[in-house]
Amino acid sequence: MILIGMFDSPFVRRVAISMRVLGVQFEHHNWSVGKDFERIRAYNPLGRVPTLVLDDGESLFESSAILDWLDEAAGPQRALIPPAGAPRRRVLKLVATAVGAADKGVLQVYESVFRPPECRHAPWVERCAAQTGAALAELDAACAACKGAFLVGGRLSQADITATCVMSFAADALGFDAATVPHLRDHAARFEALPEFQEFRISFHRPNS
Ligand SMILES: N[C@@H](CCC(=O)N[C@@H](CS)C(=O)NCC(=O)O)C(=O)O
Repeated sequence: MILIGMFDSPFVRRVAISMRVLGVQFEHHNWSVGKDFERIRAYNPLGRVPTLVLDDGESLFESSAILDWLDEAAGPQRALIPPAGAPRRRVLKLVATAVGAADKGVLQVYESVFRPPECRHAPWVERCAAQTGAALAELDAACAACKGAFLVGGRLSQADITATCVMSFAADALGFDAATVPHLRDHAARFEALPEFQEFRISFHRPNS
């Protein structure tokens, strides 16, 4: 199995960490959505990452679809999203909040990476930054409520993995001030210390920094 995409992406990273946690072996192609666009498009018509190429050659893309496949293969006892009921809804809502923050964060990064300076539109970037900030504040409140434990159900779930990846991405790639979300910052720091998270942590160069 081959995971395509760089670990500066919170979407690629949450897939890689989940695969480690679930004990799924994979090769990694450290391809960039910029310079390796055509190579990625050979596996994914959108040219986006993460893309997971299965052993039979089928490729999966969209991180939530990849994670759904991994959970199905792991079975309901080990799945990182609970199979039913209130815990499932809670995990999905926290994951949606974190993924939404990342989506809006990526748009802010692309404004400087893909657009020439004269085409950048500050009100749009400010709107995205406000959306990222509001979503991270919501996650901060959830982390405050769980008081140093896992976010949902007393065990590691996709909510902890995705919230951690997105907190680190926001701090590293956007320069988001983690001190404004201290509960989320501390929650993420606990998980980032684990070997499954450390393995896929890279030092990050922020554009224009
Ligand atoms: N909703 C997608 C988002 C993935 C995403 O935004 N990936 C970025 C890298 S962080 C990408 O492929 N960017 C290139 C592009 O969108 O053209 C997912 O969850 O997989």
